[in-house]
Amino acid sequence: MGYKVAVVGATGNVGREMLTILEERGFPADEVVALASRRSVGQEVSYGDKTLKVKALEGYDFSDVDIALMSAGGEVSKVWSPKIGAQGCVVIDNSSAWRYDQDVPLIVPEVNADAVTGFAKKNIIANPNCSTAQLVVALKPLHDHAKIKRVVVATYQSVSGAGKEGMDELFEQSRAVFVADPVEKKKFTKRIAFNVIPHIDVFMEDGSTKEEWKVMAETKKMLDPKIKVTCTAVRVPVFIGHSEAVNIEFEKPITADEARDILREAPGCLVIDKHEDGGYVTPYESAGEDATYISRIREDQTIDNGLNIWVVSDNLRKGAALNTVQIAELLVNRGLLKQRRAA
Ligand code: 11C
Repeated sequence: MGYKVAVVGATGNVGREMLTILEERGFPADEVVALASRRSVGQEVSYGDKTLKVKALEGYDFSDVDIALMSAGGEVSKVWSPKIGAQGCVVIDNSSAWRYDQDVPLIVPEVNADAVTGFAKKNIIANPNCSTAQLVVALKPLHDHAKIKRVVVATYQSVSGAGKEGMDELFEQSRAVFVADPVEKKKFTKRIAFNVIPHIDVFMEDGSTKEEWKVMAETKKMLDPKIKVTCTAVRVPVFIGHSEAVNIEFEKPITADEARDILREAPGCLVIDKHEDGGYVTPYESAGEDATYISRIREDQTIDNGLNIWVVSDNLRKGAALNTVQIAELLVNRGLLKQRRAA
């Protein structure tokens, strides 16, 4: 007998992707329910070749649900995750609501799988921000080899990170530019079509944005609190796939060839790094794929023990839905998830 899984926020970009990935990877579910806010009730979503009718989150009885994959935003998660957890169902939450809570593990299975056991206090596990997930997958094997001191990262983040509205805005603005219609802004504060915007999430007191802060705080929580991280997060006119230009300073020497060999063997990583035209990965090619792609691996001659790398991944998959399903698989494979219904 398999598990009963609820996908909460099933009509959003990430919720739909969660359903696709659960089916694609053959997650041992014998029942999957799609939940969302009242206004989405009755909508249909796909789960493999099945169609699920969306039910209301409010009032749903989780007492026989084994696992809830949540992608309904921080405000919904703050209210609902503890209520669902209190009913004995393990919540894996994709929002930022619980990531920085000491009693909630923040997990990327390739990086800190052993920390998952900490979920029992609240029955909540957090999934990181998409730009952090792909970053730590690439950094972890290098950190294990040569100990990272400092990371300087510039992100190039696709509009799907801002949800369907972000994707619609890029499409609509691009169309408007081509037909010489007025370009309207709704989701982003500046025009995104044929432009880049150095602003994701709200501004903090020190002038950073919350997105930049998340990359720093989450990398420290999952990888090593001693690593110094600074980030500039930028929205770019790409539909799917986040890219990152990453400068890394290590304590111990490491050559580009060594880094390439280490990353080739590392879980979740795929090195495409030929020193020729097109010998690297762009976000367009990462869309729909599971890997964290690493290209442009080279030594930084301006510092001791420095490397530059280019990291690209599908933000809706490794950055969100895939990582969430991998956490669910981790719970199953380690026997941490108890089936709640009689066989
Ligand atoms: C973006 N990284 O690209 C954001 C989306 O904290 O889970 C995910 C925000 C989060 O806009």
